[in-house]
Amino acid sequence: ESGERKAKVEKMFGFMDAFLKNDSFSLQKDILDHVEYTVARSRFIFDDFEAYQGLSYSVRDRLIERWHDTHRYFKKKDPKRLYFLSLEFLMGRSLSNSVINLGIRDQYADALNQLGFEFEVVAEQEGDAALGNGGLARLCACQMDSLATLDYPAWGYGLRYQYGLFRQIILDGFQLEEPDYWLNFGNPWEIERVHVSYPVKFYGTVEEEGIQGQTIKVWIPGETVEAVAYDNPIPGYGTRNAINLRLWAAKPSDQYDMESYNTGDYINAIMDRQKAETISNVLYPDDRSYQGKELRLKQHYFFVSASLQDIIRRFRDDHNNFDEFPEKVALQINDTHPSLAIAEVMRVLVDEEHLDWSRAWDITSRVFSFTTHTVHVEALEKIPVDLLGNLLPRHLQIIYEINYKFMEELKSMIGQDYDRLSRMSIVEEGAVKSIRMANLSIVCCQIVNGVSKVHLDLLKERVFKDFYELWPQKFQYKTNGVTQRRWVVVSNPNLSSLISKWLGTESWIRNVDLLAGLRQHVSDPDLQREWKMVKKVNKARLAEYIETLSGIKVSLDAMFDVQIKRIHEYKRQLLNILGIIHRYDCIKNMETSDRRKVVPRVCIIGGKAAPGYDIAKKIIKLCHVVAEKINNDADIGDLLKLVFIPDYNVSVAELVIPGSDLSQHLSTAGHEASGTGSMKFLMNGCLLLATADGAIVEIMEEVGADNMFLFGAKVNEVPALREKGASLKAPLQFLRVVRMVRDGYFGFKDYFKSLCDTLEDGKDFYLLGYDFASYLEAQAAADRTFVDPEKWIHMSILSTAGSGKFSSDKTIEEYAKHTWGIEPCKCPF
Ligand code: GLG
Repeated sequence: ESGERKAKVEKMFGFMDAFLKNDSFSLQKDILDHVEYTVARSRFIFDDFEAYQGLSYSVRDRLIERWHDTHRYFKKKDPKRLYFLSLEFLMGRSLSNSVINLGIRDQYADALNQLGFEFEVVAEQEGDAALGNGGLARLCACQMDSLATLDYPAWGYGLRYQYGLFRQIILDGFQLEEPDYWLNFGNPWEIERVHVSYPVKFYGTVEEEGIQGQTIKVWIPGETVEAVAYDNPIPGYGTRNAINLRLWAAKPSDQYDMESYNTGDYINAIMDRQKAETISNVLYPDDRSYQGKELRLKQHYFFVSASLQDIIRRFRDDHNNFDEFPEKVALQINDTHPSLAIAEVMRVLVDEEHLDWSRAWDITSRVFSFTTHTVHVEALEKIPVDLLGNLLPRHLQIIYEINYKFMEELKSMIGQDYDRLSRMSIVEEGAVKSIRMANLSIVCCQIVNGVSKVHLDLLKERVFKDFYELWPQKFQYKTNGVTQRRWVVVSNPNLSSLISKWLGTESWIRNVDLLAGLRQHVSDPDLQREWKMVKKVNKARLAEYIETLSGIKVSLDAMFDVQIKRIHEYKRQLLNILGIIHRYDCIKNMETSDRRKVVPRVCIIGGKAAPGYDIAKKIIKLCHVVAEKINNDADIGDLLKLVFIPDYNVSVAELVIPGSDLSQHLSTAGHEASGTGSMKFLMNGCLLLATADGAIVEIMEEVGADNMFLFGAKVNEVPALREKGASLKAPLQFLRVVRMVRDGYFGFKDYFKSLCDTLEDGKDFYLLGYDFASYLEAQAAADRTFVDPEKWIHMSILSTAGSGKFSSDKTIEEYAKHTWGIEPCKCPF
């Protein structure tokens, strides 16, 4: 660092903690400068979108400044760093979140106002960065916000997909997928780092070479692709720290086969080169199953190799002994997707650094930790050996070697129990011989984390039972969390101010334990009135959105009942729809005079189905045909409405969650590892109607079961119920609504046949029939409570008050202490 240059700058401009000024005049000038010189529009004529661009670039400047200072400080202090490796980050929009975390939202709003623009309108111009599928990816985004806010020296690493998660178009009630070419209009939030790039190699052969009397393996790769870094600064709230999310994009490499050029086929040689870029092109749109596709495996290694080269380069700046690696570096593998990193670190240490195997293994097993996000054994990644051996021949050898040593160790511990040995082996024999990536991760990592208490139990008892019995100390859980900055402060500003007013401080935005202080005011009629007001305003905003979207006018007096998440059989959107049909049927069959007692509802469903998931797509269609019938039935009027919100994403969630009264989390118990949507609703004071699954069990402990509407079979009851199969008779109401669908009451009789078949006795794997009666009871309890507004508000306030435990700040603190061993490193202001 050049002290001299710093002194010169300070002499010229005066010393300032922030180089850029944040008063309204300076902000206006910066926005106009960017409109004129970056966006290249006249500063006298520009529209909302150009204002958004100018504004964003000026915010980016401020982010960059903090980000430089933070990284200079990290470099000076050289703390142990965390590298968070994930194939998915679902960041959503950046503008509002950034200005709030930087603490200059009001100044910007004021500056924009002076220029004749409105902050909210300009902020709406931003598209979502949807580089992820669902919960797992959004969790990473929340955790990055917490890592920055809590001053941890952390880096996120991921891929810069050109196509994010597909856009969902609904045509005649059917889902269609449209590509999300999100970079079309530029992305002001990233910084392209042309000079930060690394070659990534694939294919080729492994040869043996003798060096100083020893034979070593040398990988002679066949193809090289360049990985270029795109940096995305992540600002913390109430701190100067801004950390980095580095996403890699593939570019053709200069080291590419010169021979093809020399043969004269110039055009084709260029086309070939261009193919390299396809590696980081597209996000796989499936959030559960693993496809053994070469391109996907290529993505994984591309990401792992580039990230590790970068991490090792940074380590080498200040260290030359790899024994110090685990003291300086923690590598977090988010789900098994990045688990090739284990083989890659071994390859670097053994083949390139020439460490002996056991020293390399000792180092490797001390740097990695692993979090799994699933309870579904089928969802665990398995890579066919043929595929891996062709693409990464040396890595396959290394994995075999790791497995050989593990099997020897295991035999010495458990003897010749071949069944168990074969279950635990990293290599799965069988029709398609494959590598079990979860087993590799467990064998290597000292800590394996689940994402909720129940999830850990399931890992111990079912998914990884053999491993748990061998190494009980490895298994931990860290309950997921969501950031209150985005999910309350950014998306529900009215509630946020109300909370600060009643707590007498804004400190809960960093210290979420303070939310519990709301409990002491829960019975205060003033708080109750203001709480209700905030909800009403948010509902009005949502109602307006629904009307623009679908033309449906909804009553603000109705209960807004919401289920938004990926469409999956285990999440049971179908149970919700069947419940709605039941409600509709009951109203239809009521005496008109009794209809006055019905609690009006607006049922809102949103979510995407994986493009190849047939049943999930039928559920979407069913929702539409049922909505069509109900919404156009003059008998029903405002008593019941059903709305499907298309193209559910982060910014839709930001609008819908604050405006909902009730939210549904219906997974068959034992299927949702954690669930994070429920936490966002809870923080916003929405009541939960849920099964005792995933994190809901812990939410019950925090807010009390009597402040929620719980139903359904419990985790430990489900296996026995399944055993019973066909003898589990579904209740009559259930049979009746399924029959209505089957008989074509809503049309599309043939189309829905296979969907109805999944509900037959003995085939109802997700136990919709079994849970139906208790689901309806929970719904009835919600109705009874809703007509007692005071009680409802009471429960609502207690929900927010009890949500502190589910802040990602808590999750991150736990990880820092019990898994990564990192300490805060706060850049001075
Ligand atoms: C998973 C799980 C969710 C979990 C999330 C984050 O299905 O239950 O909350 O990860 O851990 N694939 C997912 O979204």
